Amino acid sequence: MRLNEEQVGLFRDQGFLLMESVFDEKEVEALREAFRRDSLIPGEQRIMEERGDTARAVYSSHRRQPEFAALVRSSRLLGPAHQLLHEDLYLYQFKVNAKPPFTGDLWAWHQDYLAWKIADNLPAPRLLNVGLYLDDVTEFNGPLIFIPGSHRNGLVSEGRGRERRSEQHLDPDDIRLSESEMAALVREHGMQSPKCRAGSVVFFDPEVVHGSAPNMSPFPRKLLIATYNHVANQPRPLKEPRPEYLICRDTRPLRMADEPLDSLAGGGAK
Ligand code: HL5
Ligand code: SIN
Ligand code: MN
Repeated sequence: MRLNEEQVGLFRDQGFLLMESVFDEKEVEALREAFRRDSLIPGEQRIMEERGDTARAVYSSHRRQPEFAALVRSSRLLGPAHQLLHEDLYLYQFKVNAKPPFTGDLWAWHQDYLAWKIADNLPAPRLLNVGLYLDDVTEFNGPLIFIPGSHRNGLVSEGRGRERRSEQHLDPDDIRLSESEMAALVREHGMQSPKCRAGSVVFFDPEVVHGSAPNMSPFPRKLLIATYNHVANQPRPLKEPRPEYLICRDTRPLRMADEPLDSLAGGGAK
């Protein structure tokens, strides 16, 4: 899969690019099944919603489920990533933000690179997020919202709030933009929120401002995010590095490989 010049231009300009229906129904169902399996496994990698007995986010599923291990090498993710960022990329982080029906809480307005600069001392924003929607996304189930073009001036501010919403990951709440910062950005750039079928993919810049509202609908909104990093941009933790479920240790460049996602059937890696 290759992006055309217009798509690359749009990504550079907006800081995100939506590609609809990249994965078909059968593939998405296989990924949803892999996530159902993975979200039953207790451990630090699973972050629960404060309300209800549901997962808010699950990290590093690619280490436990063969479908996700295959997915991160897929040419449909890595091909465009090579074009938009660099040929030599490794997987920095893998997560699924589950946003369950009724109880799925908001993700505060933030820029990802600030989190990784603070928590991992990552030298530069030479990363790319690839979001894969595992459910249909509508105005009802808490869609991801972007401030288009907000990546172009780098980090808006560098602070971190005093609260720690989570001991597991760095929740965007801890680095959320202030109301006045957001008001100014939205005045200048507006807001955009892709609505699309499950199986669609959104590429987004580590500095584009984004967030999402709570899910008060009866529909789930699972969003898988694979973050690729340039191999020359490795974190330089000042203290203990964060656990491997958050920050991948294998920094060898990934080679593309296309395995059928819907015939792995949960394989052996449980
Ligand atoms: N939760 C992530 C981490 O690395 C950071 C956030 O959306 C990415 C800001 O702990
Ligand atoms: C979301 O899942 O809506 C937020 C994505 C993120 O910032 O991780
Ligand atoms: Mn984010």
